[in-house]
Amino acid sequence: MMKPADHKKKLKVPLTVEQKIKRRSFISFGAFFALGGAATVGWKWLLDAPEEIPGVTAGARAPLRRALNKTELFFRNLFSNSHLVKTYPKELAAATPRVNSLIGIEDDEDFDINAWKLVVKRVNGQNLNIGLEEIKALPKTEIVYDFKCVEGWDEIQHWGGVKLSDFLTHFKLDAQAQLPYMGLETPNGAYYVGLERESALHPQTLLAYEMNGKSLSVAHGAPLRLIVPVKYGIKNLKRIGTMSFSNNRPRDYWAEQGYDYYSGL
Ligand SMILES: Nc1nc2c(c(=O)[nH]1)N[C@H]1C(S)=C(S)[C@@H](COP(=O)(O)O)O[C@H]1N2
Ligand SMILES: [Mo]
Repeated sequence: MMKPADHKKKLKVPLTVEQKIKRRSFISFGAFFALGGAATVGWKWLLDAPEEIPGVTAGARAPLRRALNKTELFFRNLFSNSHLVKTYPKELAAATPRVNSLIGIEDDEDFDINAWKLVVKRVNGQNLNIGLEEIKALPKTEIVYDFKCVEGWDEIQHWGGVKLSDFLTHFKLDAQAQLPYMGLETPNGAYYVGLERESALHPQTLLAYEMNGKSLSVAHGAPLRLIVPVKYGIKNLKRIGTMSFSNNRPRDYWAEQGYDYYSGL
C-alpha cells in the first residue's frame, strides 16, 4: 500500500516543456472551436430572428432591440430628477460655440421669426399659441454645462431660458405633462424628437432663448430651442415649432435612422 507521502510525490512529477505546450495548445484549440461554434450558432439565431415591428425606430432584429430596450429600462430606473448634470463657471463657456446640423432650419425658407409662436398641442385638441415675450416674462434660469454630441465632440456652453417645468406650470400644462412622452418638432416638421416625461421635467431642462447672455442666433435655434443636459445633442431640438404630449413614443428623427431613442447621458 502507498503511503500518503508517496502518493503526493507521484502526482507532483513535473510535466516536460513539450507536454506543457501540448496541453496548452489543446486547451486553446478546444476553446477556440467551442467559442467559434457558439458564435456561429448565435449569429445564425440573430440573422433568422424576425425584424422588430416597424415603428418609431429603424429596422433592427427583434432580439437586439429587446436588449436595447432592457438597457434603456436599466438606465431609466437609475435616472433621478435630483441627480444634476455637472455645471461650470461662465468663464469656461465657449465664446464662439460650435454649430452642428441645421435640419428644419436651413431647409425652411418660409419661416418668419417675427410671426413665430410656440404651438402647444393639448390632448383635448385645443392648441395654445405662445409668443416669445410671454416666455421671456417667466423667471429666467441659466446653465453652463458640457454639451455632448453623439458625433464625438463636446463643448462647455452657457444657455439661458425658462425651465421647461416652470413653463408647463405657468401655462397650466402640468396635467398634460404627466403623460409619459413629450414630442417637439420644428415649424416645418423636418426635425423632431421625443422625450420621456422624466427628462422633460428634469430641473436642468430649459426652453432656451439665450446663449452667452445674448439672444439665440438662428443657427443655434432662435427663437426658442430645447436644452436637455441629461441627453445627447440630438435631442436638443433647435427652433421649436410645436410641443405635444402622448402615451406612446413620438416620432424621433435620429431614432428613425437607428440611433438610440433614449440617448441619455
Ligand atoms: N432643428 C434642429 N435641431 C437640432 C439639430 C438639427 O439638425 N436641427 N441637430 C441636433 C444635434 S445633432 C446637435 S449636436 C445639436 C447641436 O446644437 P448647436 O448647433 O447649437 O451646437 O442640435 C440638435 N438639434
Ligand atoms: Mo449631434
